[in-house]
Amino acid sequence: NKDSFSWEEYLKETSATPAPPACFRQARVPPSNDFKTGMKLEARDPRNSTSVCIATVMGLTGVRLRLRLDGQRQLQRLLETRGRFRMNASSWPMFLLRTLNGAEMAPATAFKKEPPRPPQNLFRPGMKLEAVDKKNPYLICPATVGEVKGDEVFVMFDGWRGAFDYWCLYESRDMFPVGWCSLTTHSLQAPGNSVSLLKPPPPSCPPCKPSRRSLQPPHRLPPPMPPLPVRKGVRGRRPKSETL
Ligand code: MLZ
Repeated sequence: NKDSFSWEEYLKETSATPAPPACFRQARVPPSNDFKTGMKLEARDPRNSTSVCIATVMGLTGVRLRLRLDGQRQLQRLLETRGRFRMNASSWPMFLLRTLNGAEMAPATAFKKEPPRPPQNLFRPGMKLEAVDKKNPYLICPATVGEVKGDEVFVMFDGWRGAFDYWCLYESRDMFPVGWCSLTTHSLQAPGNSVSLLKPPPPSCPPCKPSRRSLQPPHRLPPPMPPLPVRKGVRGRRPKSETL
């Protein structure tokens, strides 16, 4: 029941506490989103962080943007139709002209300064947060810190049996304090369906420390893959990960 997810009740139900705002590399007061759809800007290609592309703002959600990388697409098509070495610099001015002709440029004031990174990793296992689902980057979902190792944090998505979990640096900009989505009017996905595992432990259980483990399935990382016999023509396949 997507629309009725309430952190307040959920935190009570799971007897969990939110990660304090000081853990996050996020502004305490979220900035305004001054972009508009159709605006052009330069953006790093997330699949190839050394390349910067011309991009178009396709949509706004909270303080996030949905971008289309114009350059990338055009370039790819050119590469496919003309072959790798035919792409020379002389084709760029026309491309730029066409892409940018009549377009509105995002003003410099729309680009906000990044908040400073917290001086150290303050996350602790069991803390709750909101995090970007990297397999579905338009989604922000309730999550729990599963483990902390040096500068890294293991983000576990509540109710999804590990299928979307990942490690990231504590200073990642994809993690937000509880309440961020409601503050920025971004939608927040409700936890997944493995709710039977979200029950608090029975009151009679032995030395009842509050569960550090987010009441999630016991595994934190997918089990290591067994080594595959190397044989010609037969390629080992990983079981498909659970995407629902
Ligand atoms: N496969 C699902 C999305 C699951 C998102 C899980 N986030 C932790 C869907 O397409 O609806």
